[in-house]
Amino acid sequence: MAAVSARVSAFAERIGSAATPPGPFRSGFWRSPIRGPWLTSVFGLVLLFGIPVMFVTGVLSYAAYNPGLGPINDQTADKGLLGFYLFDWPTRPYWLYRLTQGLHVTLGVVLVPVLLAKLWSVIPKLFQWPPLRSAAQALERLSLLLLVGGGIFEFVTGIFNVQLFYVFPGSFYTLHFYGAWVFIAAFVVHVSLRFGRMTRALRSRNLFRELRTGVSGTRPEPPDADGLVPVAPAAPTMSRRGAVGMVGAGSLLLLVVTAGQSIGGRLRGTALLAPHDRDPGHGPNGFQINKTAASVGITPNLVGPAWRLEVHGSGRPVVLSREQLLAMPRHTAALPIACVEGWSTADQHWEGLRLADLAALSGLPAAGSVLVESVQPSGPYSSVMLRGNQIRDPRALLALRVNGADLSMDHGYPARVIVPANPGVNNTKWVHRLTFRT
Ligand SMILES: Nc1nc2c(c(=O)[nH]1)N[C@H]1C(S)=C(S)[C@@H](COP(=O)(O)O)O[C@H]1N2
Ligand SMILES: [Mo]
Repeated sequence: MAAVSARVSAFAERIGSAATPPGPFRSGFWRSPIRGPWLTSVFGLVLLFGIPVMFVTGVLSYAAYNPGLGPINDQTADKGLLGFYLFDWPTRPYWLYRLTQGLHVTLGVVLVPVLLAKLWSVIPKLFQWPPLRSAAQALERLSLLLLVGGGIFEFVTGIFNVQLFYVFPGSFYTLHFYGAWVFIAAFVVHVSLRFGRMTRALRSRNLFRELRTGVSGTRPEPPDADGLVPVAPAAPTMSRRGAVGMVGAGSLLLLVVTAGQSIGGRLRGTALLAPHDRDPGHGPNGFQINKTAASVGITPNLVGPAWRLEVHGSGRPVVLSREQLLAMPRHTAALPIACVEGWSTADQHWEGLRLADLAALSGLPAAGSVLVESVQPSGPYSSVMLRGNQIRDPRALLALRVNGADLSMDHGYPARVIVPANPGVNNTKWVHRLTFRT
């Protein structure tokens, strides 16, 4: 370590003795008089609370996919130790995924102005010269690279996904999942290195006095070791109150135009940023559709009179027409569709057969899992594995009807799965085969 350190220092000296490049590398370049440890720490404090909520709701969403049931559900088969925390996702409360994923996506959008403001507040550090002073500083800069890079990566991939802007090389889930672990590791390192500095900076100025100080009373903070405070401050054009207020107003505005998609019902109309249709139509089937039948290649003859449901289990498969299914004992459940993209419907009134009854019909009443397959020719969501606790929940249905009418083609006619607290993506539509396993 000492040898490495000596070599880094020698190298740093060589770079340092070369002239400092012009522009942002010069110490006089960054001149905002409000930049300094206090403002950075205010934004940092918000992220200190926000990022852990993002991380926890994110890893919960991953658990909700039932990745333990195999590659059909899991796009990150090589996760190794990163799956250490996985547990059986419950079916109650039935709105659990709606809450955790609504929180994940809404908070992610709302934190964007705070993240940008935090990055703006520390930007002089990006141009620090000489770039490497010691081995310790090199390590610190590497951790900041992972922190900033990881943070931007997670926010950008998340927002692209909820905006249905699929430009990812490979799967969004894989990128967002591994990215989250890199980001959170760098976040933990960063917080442990900077927590003391942050609390000291927050105590150095009184928030309420700051909120009463306008532009004319705005003075730079005293010089700091990190070099955030400008050496040659310009005259203020904005107070700290103005900066905090602008970021807060930006976040509030984003909240108002985003949250409606998770709350659903009438408030859907306020979700101006949601990429889906804000008016999903009227009548029993008038609620949000993710993929329409036409968009995934469901043709009328695939789901017409020739359609049959196959139920596989211990003995010979049972094959049933829709009329036969409708003649079996039907049950109802009021459940929402809650998508990983953050939107949810209000509770819809589903009617159909209990998965538990179909498991019994298959000869495996205590089935530990079921493979659900749709008639959809291909595509990532055409099949899914569900777990024993999901099969046994009395509200877990193979739905045939919704809100008093037959399912529409776009909502999965002739039959779809609906399970309490299940991520939308696992509520497979246009089902034609159920394979129960022990
Ligand atoms: N066969 C099939 N089932 C599917 C999908 C799909 O693309 N194909 N999309 C899933 C996703 S991502 C969601 S959020 C829900 C949406 O159901 P809805 O369109 O009825 O609201 O259906 C799920 N079931
Ligand atoms: Mo979804």
